[in-house]
Amino acid sequence: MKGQSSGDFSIHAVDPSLQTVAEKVRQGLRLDARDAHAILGSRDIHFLGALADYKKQQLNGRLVYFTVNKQINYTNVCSVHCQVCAYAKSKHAPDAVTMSVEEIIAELSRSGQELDEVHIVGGLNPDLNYEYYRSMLREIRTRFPSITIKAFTATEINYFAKLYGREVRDVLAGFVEAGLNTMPGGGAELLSDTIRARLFRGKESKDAWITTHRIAHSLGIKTNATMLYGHIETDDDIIDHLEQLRSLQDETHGFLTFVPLTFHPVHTPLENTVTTPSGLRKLKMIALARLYLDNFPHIKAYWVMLSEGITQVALHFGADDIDGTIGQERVTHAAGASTPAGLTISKMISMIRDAGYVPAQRNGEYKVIKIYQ
Ligand code: V47
Repeated sequence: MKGQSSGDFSIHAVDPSLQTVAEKVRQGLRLDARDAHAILGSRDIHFLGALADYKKQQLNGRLVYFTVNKQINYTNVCSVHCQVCAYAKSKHAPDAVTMSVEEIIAELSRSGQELDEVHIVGGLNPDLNYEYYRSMLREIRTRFPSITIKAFTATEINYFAKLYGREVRDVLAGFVEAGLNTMPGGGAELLSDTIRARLFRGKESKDAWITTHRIAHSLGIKTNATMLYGHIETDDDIIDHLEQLRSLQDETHGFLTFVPLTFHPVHTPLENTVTTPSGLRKLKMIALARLYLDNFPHIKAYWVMLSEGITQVALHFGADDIDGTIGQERVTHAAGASTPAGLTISKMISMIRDAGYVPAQRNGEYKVIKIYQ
């Protein structure tokens, strides 16, 4: 059940370059780099919103998804020092934290409500062994049998493979056996080796990120993909990033959601050199994602990074998912996010309803748990 779709859209483009894009969207044709430039360069924001909303409703009707989840950041100890990160600590830092498996279970048990999903992501900590991760997954699976375990970015998986001298496939297969369901989309940053060399030295190459997702998909693990924008990237870098994701999705159909992440510079080495993207730029990024990634089922407006207000508007620019209640978000809040650390279920529902859509509570694999008509 997808709610009712709005059919065709009736407004017309003021910007002639968007007219070509609109014709392609109407005919179900694929957009190319030129169309993507037209979208990013356009000021015809109402038309762009209507176009992306039309595409979103073709795919998902009037439903907008959310989940009751918790983010677990099991360690902030990280052996790489990305220029965008305010969360990572060296292992001797006084505020270095690593959670034991018991602490993770206690944190999940404290929720006071049944969780649909746990989202697990952490730093690259050289002192944790493979069994730590496997027992984390096993314990969560045993204690919360129906929860979706969305855990470990491709960056973490690559690091584990190197650290433990195992193949990526082998690391992932061991995790699935212990209870892993899906993987989050983090670590993609910008799929450009030039940008990775400048801002993300020590992280896997763009090809390694892509290959890890290809392997995950071949093992039946559905994954998400992110893109961190608002630092040193150009529009060409953004379009190239989307192109690489679209082409892997053509091959595997293993991606569930694309999540554009807005860079927050506070307390990072880039604090004084970048300007945060404007509200309109954030909306264009959502619209571009919905229109360009025609083979991705879902586009997520991540309220933590967008703010609650922009998230609601993003639902009219192609987004059909707002992530979840989260509990306590740490990565973006270390970098100056002013959004709450988490939201209640009733707040998620009212954000979606207030924007004119139908809230659908989902698990981490998009199985609908409840529709709030
Ligand atoms: O990979 C790090 C980003 C990501 C900053 O898959 C920053 O459903 C902004 O991937 N400002 C982790 N972003 C979070 C992530 C994610 C979030 C929500 C949903 C999903 C999903 C995935 O956060 C990292 C990095 O790209 N990040 N520092 C910062 N200062």
